[in-house]
Amino acid sequence: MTEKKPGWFSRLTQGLSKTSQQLTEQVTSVFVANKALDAAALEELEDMLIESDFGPQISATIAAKMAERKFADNDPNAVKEALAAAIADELRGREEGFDPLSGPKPNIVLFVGVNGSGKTTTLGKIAASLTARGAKVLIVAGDTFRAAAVEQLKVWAERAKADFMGRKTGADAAGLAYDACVRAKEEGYDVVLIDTAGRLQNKQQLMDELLKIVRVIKKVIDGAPHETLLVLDATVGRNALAQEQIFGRQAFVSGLVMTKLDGTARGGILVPIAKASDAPIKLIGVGEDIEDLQPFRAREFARSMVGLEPLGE
Ligand SMILES: Nc1nc2c(ncn2[C@@H]2O[C@H](COP(=O)(O)OP(=O)(O)OP(=O)(O)O)[C@@H](O)[C@H]2O)c(=O)[nH]1
Ligand SMILES: [Mg+2]
Repeated sequence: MTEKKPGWFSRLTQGLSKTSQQLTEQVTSVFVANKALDAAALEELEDMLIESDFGPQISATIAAKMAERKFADNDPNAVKEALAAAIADELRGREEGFDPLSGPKPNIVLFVGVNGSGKTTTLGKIAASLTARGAKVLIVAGDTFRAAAVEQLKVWAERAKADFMGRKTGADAAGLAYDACVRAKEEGYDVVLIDTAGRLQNKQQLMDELLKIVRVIKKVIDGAPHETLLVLDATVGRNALAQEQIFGRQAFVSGLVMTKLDGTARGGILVPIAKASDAPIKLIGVGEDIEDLQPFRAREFARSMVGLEPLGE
């Protein structure tokens, strides 16, 4: 997940195009038309940021930073550069790499999040990228609540050429996770990817089940799970922020994955979530293909969000 492939940035830019179009077309017109950045222009900028779901506080901070700048007449690129820098500032320290192959072996990765957020798809994409690097990967269908969930994951396992472990609908997910960890130790797996249910009878039951899964994993492997990724859907906007708080309060989340950034003009939501969360953002999803899951890099993200090219490294 750390390598940069060709076309990488263009996929990111393409994925974020709904947000960047909304944000920059209007923003640059405000600034270019108003050389002297008056109060009305700044207010308009703040409104645009709020519309893109940056939230009131961050929008005000970014607008205030932009107010300090003077832009040459008709230079939309300078405006974009300044905006990207202001967004990246807000994300400072909130990015972290994700590479289960660099950690202890077997590396146990747990996927949590509400139903439909993209857990299973994200797991599948990660599995494919790991097997492509030669890793021995075990996929575990810890969502024993829905029969269709097991089938969906099986398809991903086949596509990724990873091994698969599942049980009948209604089976105990923690028991399955336990057995999977024992098998992974015995059979020398590099990585175990454990899917979980997004919905049970109620929220408390969901949390209790996740905590139980974490507890049994720890019984088999010290220090595991090595990663617990909370998967959040960007298209639900402020709801994703609320979900981060609910899962984050349980204090077992080690990293965030923000999916479906391609499906929304409100991709700014990533910024308040990154600021509010104790866990860093590790990966972002900008489409349904395997290549559309990308490591989160704050500066790159900020630039592509305003439609700028990457900086040469
Ligand atoms: N456009 C887009 N679609 C995505 C992305 N990630 C996931 N999806 C789609 O979102 C839908 C739900 O994804 P799942 O992976 O099934 O979600 P889940 O969290 O496992 O859902 P449950 O199993 O119901 O809890 C699927 O149709 C995915 O293809 C993304 O980054 N971009
Ligand atoms: Mg699922």
